[in-house]
Amino acid sequence: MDQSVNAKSNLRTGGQILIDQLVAQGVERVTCVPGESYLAALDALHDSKIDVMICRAEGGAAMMAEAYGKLTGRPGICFVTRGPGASNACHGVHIAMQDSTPMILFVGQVDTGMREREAFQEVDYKAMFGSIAKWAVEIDRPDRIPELVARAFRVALQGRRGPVVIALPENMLTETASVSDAPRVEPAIAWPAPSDIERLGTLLAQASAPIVILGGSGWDEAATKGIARFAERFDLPVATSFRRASLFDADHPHYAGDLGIGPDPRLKARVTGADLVLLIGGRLSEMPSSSYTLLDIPSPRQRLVHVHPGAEELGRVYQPTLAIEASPIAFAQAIERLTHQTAPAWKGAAAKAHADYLDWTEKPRELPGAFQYGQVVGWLRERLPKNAIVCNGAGNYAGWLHRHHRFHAFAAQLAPTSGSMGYGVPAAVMAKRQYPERVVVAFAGDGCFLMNGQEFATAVQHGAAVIVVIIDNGQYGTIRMHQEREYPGRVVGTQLQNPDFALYAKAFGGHGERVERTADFAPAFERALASGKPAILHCLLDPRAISVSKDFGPGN
Ligand SMILES: Cc1ncc(C[n+]2csc(CCOP(=O)(O)OP(=O)(O)O)c2C)c(N)n1
Ligand SMILES: [Mg+2]
Repeated sequence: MDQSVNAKSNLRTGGQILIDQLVAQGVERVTCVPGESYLAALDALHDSKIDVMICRAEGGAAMMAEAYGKLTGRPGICFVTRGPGASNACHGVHIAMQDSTPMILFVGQVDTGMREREAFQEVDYKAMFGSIAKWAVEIDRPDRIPELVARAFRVALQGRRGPVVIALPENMLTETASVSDAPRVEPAIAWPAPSDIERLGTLLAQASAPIVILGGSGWDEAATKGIARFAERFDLPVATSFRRASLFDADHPHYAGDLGIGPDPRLKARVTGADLVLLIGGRLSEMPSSSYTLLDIPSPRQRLVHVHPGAEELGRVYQPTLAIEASPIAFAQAIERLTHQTAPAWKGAAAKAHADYLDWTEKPRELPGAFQYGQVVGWLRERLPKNAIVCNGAGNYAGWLHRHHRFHAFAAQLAPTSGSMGYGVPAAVMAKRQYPERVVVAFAGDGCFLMNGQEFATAVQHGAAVIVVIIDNGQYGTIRMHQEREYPGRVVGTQLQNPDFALYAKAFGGHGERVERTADFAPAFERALASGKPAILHCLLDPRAISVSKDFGPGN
């Protein structure tokens, strides 16, 4: 160890070194559920300016950190304890992986002197997170913290973004070392070569029915605007991928809609009938590809131009005509110089696609029962400010939101492409902490809500006035729907007896209301907003209204 005077004055515990690295990386906020395994790191947070969001379960804490990554583009940071804490946090790490979100999960670990004995709560985190994190590592010496934490930020941010897990042995955090801090990591950005852009220009010139699809991560607002200008210059229709609707303003006359679950058949036909698909940032995985039916594997019939920051994703499933290893941000800048000479062959296609989109999303269908959920989403569509952040987890209730809500602002949609229940509430809590001036609404099913409903307490404790809209149909409706299709009339494992969620909100110190009829929603929403408190609107949906497109009943 360096014995110089300077080095001695720089002597810090592992915990202090670790938190100093986070400060150096610009971390402003972490989420956690405490554990005795990382007390020294917690103690170092005591003296830092980093905001510590204390959560009620590690699943929620990890999802909040993941949402931070989606909102800011920098890794969300979460601290959890060993064994049980780490297993709870898996949920958030998996979301970050499937959503390509930068995130770092710090996990307390047993003393290195006890390793391999299956000591109290001991787990091998490299093995546990091996296939759901982008990288997992254990730091066994405090003097290696700057090196490995800086690398973790790079891994989380470079190429295809994703989650990193770092295990912190307890003794390592209390040992001291003298070591310099690492500088803030600015990720290397993959740029398209000028020849890539030229070739794209040639392919566009040869096309007669092109379509653009936006997805993935690593965007910023400027990049979404750059793509909009590109679409205007070439009169291109632009679709968004599953749960990436906020990458393109729904009001834009070129917006063709989103390729989610049960997309508009006209949009599907646009993709299958296209002769050129320009996929930017996304992977066109199972959900946005309608179970891999839109493009043939391995060789799509359409010419495919795939733009992705991760080289390993190019040609992983679909062999593209042109693979461009580039971040969406760099690509959006590089195509500024691509202009066209003549009117494109597909002139008017974007306007037609947008008209179809408006038609598909405009009018909700009539549902059984007194609560017209579609109309409520339609009302919110007009009422919410354009920069409102709308979150959800998984369940058929999300179908109405995806179909009838319109997203306008960058990162206004926080939703897991992994279809993970329980995401909406923690994501909303983080969003409201980051953007206290924006309206933040979380939608949840009666099943979804109680997967992380405990984080409503976190919202109250941290003054995050989110509005949670619970759509209560008394069942795990999505699974009941599949059950009725595969095993009609044999209902098992899908029925729920629910608490009074309005009372739940009040018990936690929030605002709560029960909404049974459509007309009661708007005033309840206004009161929730005016209360300035975290709020729950407990809405009762007729269980026969099983999905946005159909009811239970004869012929369905
Ligand atoms: C963590 C997790 N567990 C289980 C599932 C499987 N699953 C998907 S949707 C669903 C039911 C959702 O129920 P609810 O939130 O009430 O919404 P609904 O479908 O009734 O609108 C289940 C159990 C999942 N996607 N995620
Ligand atoms: Mg339900």
